[in-house]
Amino acid sequence: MSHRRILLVGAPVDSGKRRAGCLMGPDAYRTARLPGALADLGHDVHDLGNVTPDPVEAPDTERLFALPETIGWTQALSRAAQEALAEGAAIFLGGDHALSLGTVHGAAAHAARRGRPLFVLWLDAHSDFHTCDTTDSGNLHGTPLAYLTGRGGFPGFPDVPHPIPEAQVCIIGLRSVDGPERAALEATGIRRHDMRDIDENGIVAPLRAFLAAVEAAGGDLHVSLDVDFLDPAVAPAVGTTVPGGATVREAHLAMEILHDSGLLTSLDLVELNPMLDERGRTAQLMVDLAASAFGRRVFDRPTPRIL
Ligand code: 4U7
Ligand code: MN
Ligand code: MN
Ligand code: MN
Repeated sequence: MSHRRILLVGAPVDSGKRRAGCLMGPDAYRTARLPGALADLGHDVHDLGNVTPDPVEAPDTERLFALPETIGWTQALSRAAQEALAEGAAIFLGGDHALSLGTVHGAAAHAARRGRPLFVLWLDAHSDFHTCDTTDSGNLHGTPLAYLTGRGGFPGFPDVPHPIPEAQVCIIGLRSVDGPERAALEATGIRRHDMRDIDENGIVAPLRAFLAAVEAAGGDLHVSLDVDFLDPAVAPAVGTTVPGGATVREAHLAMEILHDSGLLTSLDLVELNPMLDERGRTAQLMVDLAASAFGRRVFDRPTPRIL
């Protein structure tokens, strides 16, 4: 097993939607022993603590929830991601999915500096492809993929000097896409696999095809794992539950294959809302998935602790 230097970055972002609670995510992951689980695999783990948002003087709008705060997080997390990635592999402990506006922005800058293309795997029930103009809910956690691919429509946010080319983005797990997102997505070359596709063909084929493209291009790989990728029966601690999600084994298998590829450079764990959890089971599942992504094998999985 190859041992890596892993930087943990707390991103207690709670500004991406109206229901509060994701700010407790980083401490839930620490309590569920994410640092220990990675260290047990032989990695050199450094917890950098929590990031705080930059103070931002943007106008507060009625339509968009907490716009200035989300812009402040985007600025701060882009810098934090670049600093962490200069040291090793990075895991961002969310926080809601608005945090990816910053983490992937920073990962793209890091990859560009190294002259490598950045690929992004989005594991989510939703496509998160709204702009500030198309979002109906006004919740900015539904926008990061549009921002990061350079769609525009994000006034006040940092410029996107390194937009992720559509062919370098893959979404798996889709089962809730709003009309304007669907219309915009259909005009792109973004790879997308809805749950019907996964039911019929499995998760391995589309994942391996994407990883082959990353490998062929010599790319870096950022994975953004939204709790609602999983079925709410196994991962209840999320505000935006959509029935019919990935199973525990589908999610682990994806992580195991990601590990075996050796391509993973950064990982977001997003949307965990500990207020909605049942005895920490969702936090624990996300920690176990992160461990699989960094080399834990199912055969070696430790006896579960009683929470
Ligand atoms: B998540 C939604 F309308 N599309 O825009 C919206 F269905 O990060 C949900 O994937 C967005 O959890 C979900 O508010 C954002 C809604
Ligand atoms: Mn060290
Ligand atoms: Mn999401
Ligand atoms: Mn989602």
